[in-house]
Amino acid sequence: MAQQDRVYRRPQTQIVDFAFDESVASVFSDMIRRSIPGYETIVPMSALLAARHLETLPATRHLTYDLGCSLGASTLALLRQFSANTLSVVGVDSSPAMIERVNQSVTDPRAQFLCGDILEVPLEPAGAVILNFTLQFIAPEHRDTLLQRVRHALEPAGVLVVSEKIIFEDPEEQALFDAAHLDYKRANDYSELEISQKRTALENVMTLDSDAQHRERFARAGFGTVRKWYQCLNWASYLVYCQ
Ligand code: GEK
Repeated sequence: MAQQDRVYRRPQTQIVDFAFDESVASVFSDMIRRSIPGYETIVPMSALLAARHLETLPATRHLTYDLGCSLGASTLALLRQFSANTLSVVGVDSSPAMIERVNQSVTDPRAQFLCGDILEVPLEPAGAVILNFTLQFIAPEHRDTLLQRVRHALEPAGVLVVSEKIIFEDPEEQALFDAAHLDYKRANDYSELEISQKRTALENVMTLDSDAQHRERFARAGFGTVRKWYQCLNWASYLVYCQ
């Protein structure tokens, strides 16, 4: 069973910016499940959608990237959904602590994990790319470049899955979903102190876009059809096709 997230349980005299270090990596599975409503649906479903799409492509086009793979949840879900040996998945994460752990826990020879910056690692021609909850941690001025790199790497018939926390133009909708998300965290046993300390730590690290901003960026990067296949409160997931 995953170790319980207690990172922000005690009062901290100085709250430093959130980092994906060893203290976070060691409790990450518990932290993300208790923090993102729909995580346990989005990860397996996005892998299922990617797998079904890969099946429509020739076997030579089955390479898939899991960018910002953390402990490999999306990679593992894809390996489960797609049993053929033609699949290869490359997970990339800039956190050495995450990569060390995932390298120890995932033994399927179809998967490999690299420690690196997704803005820089070379991307080979791929049939699918999964960006689950990672774009929000990329500096806003680099997001267009990242999506353009992904679009360039994807085969013309390829697919990108993007899952993100989103913001809303309507203040009432924003307030409703913010309040419900707070309740979700409380219901998952996070205290007011944990919630507020983590919020402060994330302030400079996680910047959110609206649905419209995401769609505009997908279009600027040269993508075609966009289908929002899931939304739970302020968490959404998109299937983004090259054509
Ligand atoms: C999941 N997808 O479980 N290059 C590489 N990795 C990065 C970069 C970067 N520039 N910036 C941040 N990361 C996973 C969850 S977590 C989301 C993804 C969350 C990595 C960072 O180290 C972290 O592991 C991941 O992106 C974001 O479905 O914690 O809310």
